[in-house]
Amino acid sequence: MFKKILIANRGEIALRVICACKELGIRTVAIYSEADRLSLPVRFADEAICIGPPQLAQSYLNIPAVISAAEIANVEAVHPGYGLLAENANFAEVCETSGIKFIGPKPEVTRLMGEKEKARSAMKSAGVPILPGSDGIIASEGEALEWARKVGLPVIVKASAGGGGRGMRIVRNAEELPGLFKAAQAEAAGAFGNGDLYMEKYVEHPRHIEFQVLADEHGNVVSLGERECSIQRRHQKLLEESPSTQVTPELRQQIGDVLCRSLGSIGYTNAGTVEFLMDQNRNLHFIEMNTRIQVEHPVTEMVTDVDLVKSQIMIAAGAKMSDVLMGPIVHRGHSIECRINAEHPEKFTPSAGKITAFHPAGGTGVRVDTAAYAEGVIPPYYDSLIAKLIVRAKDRNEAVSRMSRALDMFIVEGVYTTIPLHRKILADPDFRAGKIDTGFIERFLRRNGHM
Ligand code: MV4
Repeated sequence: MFKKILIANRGEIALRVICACKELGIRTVAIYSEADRLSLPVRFADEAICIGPPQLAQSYLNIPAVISAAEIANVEAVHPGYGLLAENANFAEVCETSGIKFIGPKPEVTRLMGEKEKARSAMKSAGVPILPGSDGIIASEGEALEWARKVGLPVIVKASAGGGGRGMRIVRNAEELPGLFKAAQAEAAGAFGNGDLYMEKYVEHPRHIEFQVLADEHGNVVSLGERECSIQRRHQKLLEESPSTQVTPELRQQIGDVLCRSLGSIGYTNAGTVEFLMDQNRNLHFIEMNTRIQVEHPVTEMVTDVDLVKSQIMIAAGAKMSDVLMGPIVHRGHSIECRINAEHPEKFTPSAGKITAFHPAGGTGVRVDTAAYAEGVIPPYYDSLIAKLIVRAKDRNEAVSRMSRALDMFIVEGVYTTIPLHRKILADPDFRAGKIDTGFIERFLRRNGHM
C-alpha cells in the first residue's frame, strides 16, 4: 500500500479522501490556495503545502505547481477528487512520467472517454447500447443533413470535446439544421478549442441514470448499480438517489453484465461512471463515461456498503477486486443525496461569504459530507457546494421522510442555500410518486412561481 498520498483538490472531496487515507493508514498531503489556508483539509492532512493565489488557474489547475508539491512532499500517488484535474489526461501523463501514481484510469483511457464521439464508438464496438446517430465526426452541414434524414428528426448535435451540455443543439426541423450546426460548431470551438460535432437521435423527456463501476488492474470489473440523477438545473445535479424506481433487478443485472465485459475489453481501471439516458420505454442508451469519483458517489456507498474512495486507492496500489470488496455486491435499502449549495434561492447565483452558524443534521441513517464549519468562509473563486446531505433508509418513502426531517434540522446561516428548495422538491407530489425526468425542475419551478 502507498505510504503517502497528495490530494489535488479542496473542500468536501479533499476531506473525503483524507477519511479514506486515515482508515488505510496512509499519510496525506493537502495542497491549498491562499483562499483555503483555514480550510479543514489543511487542518486534517498530515502535511499541507500552499501552491498559489486563489484563482484556479494559478493554484488547483496549475499542473507544474501541483507536481512540484508532490515531488517536494515525496508522495507515491495523487488523488484528483472530482472536477479540477480529475479528467485531465495530460495531468495523468505528467504524474506518470514524474513517477507518481495517478489514482484514476490510464491516461489513454481518460483521453478516449474525454472525446465523446470516440467514447460512443468504443462503447458501441464493445456491445453497450447506444442511440442511433452519426458514425464518427460530421464533416459538414451537408453530411449533417444526410445523417438527420437517416436517423429521423428530432436529432441533437453534440460537441465531441463537450459534455455537461455545452455545444449542444436540438434540431426539430431540417430547415433549422444548417444554422444550429454552425452555432454548435462555433460554441464548441470557442469553449473547447475543438469544433468537432456528432449527432444522436434526440430522446424526449429522458431520465438521467448512471451506473457506478469499479475495475482493478487484473482485469476484474464490477458494477455497483445505478444512480437516478434526473433532478438537475442547467446541467447541475441537485438531488440524486439509488436505486432508480425505473430500474428492475433484471435490467440492473443486464446492464451491469454488459458494462463489466465492455470496460474489461477497453482496459478500464479504477472507479468510473457510465451515463445513460432512459427513454419512455425504459430502454437505456449510453451517452458518456466519467472517469472520476463523482460528487454523488455516497448514495451508492450507502446502498452497497462499499467505500468507493478506499477502493480507488487500493486498486491504484495494485490490489485485486477480491481483496477490495467484502464479497458479491448486494443492494439494500434506498439512499438520497441533496446538494446544499451556497446560492440565492430564486436567482441560483453563487452566494459567497462567511457562514455565521452551522449545525449539520444527524441521527439514524444520516450522513453529511462537508468541509464547512461555523465562522468558515465560502470563497467566491470555487464552486458553491457547502455540504452533501445523504440519507439511507429501508425504502424510498422512508428515505424521503428522513431527508425531509434532516433538511429541517440542518442550520446554515450567513449565506443563502438550496435547503429551502430541497424541502419543496421533497414535498412535491410528482417527486414523491417518482414521476421525474430531466424536465422535472423546470416544470416544478414554473408550478411554484419561480420562473
Ligand atoms: C441528450 C438528450 C436527449 N437526447 N442526448 C445534456 C448534457 C449531456 N451530458 C447530455 N445531455 C443530453 N443529451 C440525446 N440524444 C438530453 C440531454 C439533456 C440532459 C441529460 C441529462 C441530464 C439533464 C439534461 C438536461 C437537458 C438535456
